[in-house]
Amino acid sequence: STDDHRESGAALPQGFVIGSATASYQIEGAVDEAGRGPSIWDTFSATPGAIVNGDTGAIADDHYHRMEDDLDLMASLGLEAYRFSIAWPRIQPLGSGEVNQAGLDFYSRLVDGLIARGIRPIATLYHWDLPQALENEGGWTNRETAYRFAEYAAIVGAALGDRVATWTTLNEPWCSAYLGYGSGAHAPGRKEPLAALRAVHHLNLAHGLAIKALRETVTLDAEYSITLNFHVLRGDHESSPEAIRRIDALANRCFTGPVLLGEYPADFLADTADITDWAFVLPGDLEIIRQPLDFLGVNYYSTATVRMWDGESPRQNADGHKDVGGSPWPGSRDVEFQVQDGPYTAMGWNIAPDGLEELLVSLSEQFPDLPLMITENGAAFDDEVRDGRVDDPERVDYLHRHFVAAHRAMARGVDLRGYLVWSLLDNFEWGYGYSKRFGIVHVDYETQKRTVKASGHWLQQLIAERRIP
Ligand code: GBH
Repeated sequence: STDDHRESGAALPQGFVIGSATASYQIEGAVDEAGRGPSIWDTFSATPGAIVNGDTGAIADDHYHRMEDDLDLMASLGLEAYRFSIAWPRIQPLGSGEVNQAGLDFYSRLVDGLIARGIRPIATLYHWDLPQALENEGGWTNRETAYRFAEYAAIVGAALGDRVATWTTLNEPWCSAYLGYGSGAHAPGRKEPLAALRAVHHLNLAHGLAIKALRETVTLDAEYSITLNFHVLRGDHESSPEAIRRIDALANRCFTGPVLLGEYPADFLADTADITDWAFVLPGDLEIIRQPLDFLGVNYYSTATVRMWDGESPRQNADGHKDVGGSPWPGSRDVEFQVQDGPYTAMGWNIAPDGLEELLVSLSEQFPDLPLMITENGAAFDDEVRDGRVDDPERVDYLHRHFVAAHRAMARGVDLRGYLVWSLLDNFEWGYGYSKRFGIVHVDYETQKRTVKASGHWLQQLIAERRIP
């Protein structure tokens, strides 16, 4: 059928960049080495009960020591681009001041290794590993953190900006703010609605300041972006339109508003008025936050279905939205997240490639001059090595359908510049530790042996043929 996002043979245009992505804390390990300072994820994962099985990122994929082999692996898959993140506490162990040259050297070698293999480096400045020293001063609830981030961005821009031409500031500030300071599911594990909203603004400010700092230090004619995780919202109840508006404001427009349009949406400010008067948004902040961008990074995994709660019937809440102790949605306790129809991934997230097509089309309608790049898309399944191979037909099917969705969006006029599969390697899946595998390459955590999964070979073929297998 043409409606279910399964069709083979669609060609992907030259210049459309196809690759994969990772993040520092999820793969590197070596947390105490070469001058790295502690991050909030080291602290959080040492907290009993915070992470499934008590896992931590202390060793992870040991990528810090296996970088050369991992580069060869990327080359063998034919990746055209590799999105990695830089660990702020490797560059500034205390989050400000003193620079740790060994940290810069590591990423410099990574970048050189990518370029030597013809792989385009795409650098993310912040994928959640805030230096613990800054959290001790309030973390993202503290305005100062945004200025420290600009200082860090300038250091990295000066060190790598002669070779890295594609930059993204923050990965998914929604997660940093709402999971870190609202629900407490992520580091630093705080559960305070006001803290989450302050974090939203200071992350936005950090983004704007960092773009300015990068433009001043990077010497290449580079492209700049932010990566957001969009909530694609559905609902068929009579109250769904109101619930969709509320969550769209809290999840999506509180970032796209200031970053792309230079203002917080009025409904977002009104919906949160009982938590804060937003006096911490200072004159001039919105001009700083709204910097010209060259593309928008889009992370997409799934959809959400919502309606308003009547306040009486048992409150439905899909997995991941349990708000015992804290909710990722300040001021929205009256919104219900409904359990969605399958099929599901191992995360329990519903598989909905039409949501990706819809999202890309909608973003290009809202922001017509802004190119898009899928900076993450992928899925966790229960993979096993058998006879030295990993067959993951569900992941192949997931990727196939989402590539078709992306292709269809392009056919509908969306200026989509690339597609980065999450993730290159199985890795530390945050609160789920090593229990969930997102890689197109399997990692044996006892031996650190890498085994390319069938999905990795599928991507390799897609890149080689430049058409969807
Ligand atoms: C990305 O986060 C991360 O960038 C990456 O590090 C991570 O490994 C990968 O995806 C897989 O998780 O949180 O209850 O609102 C994705 C985070 C997951 C956030 C789905 C929104 C919806 C359920 N997103 N989530 S809930």
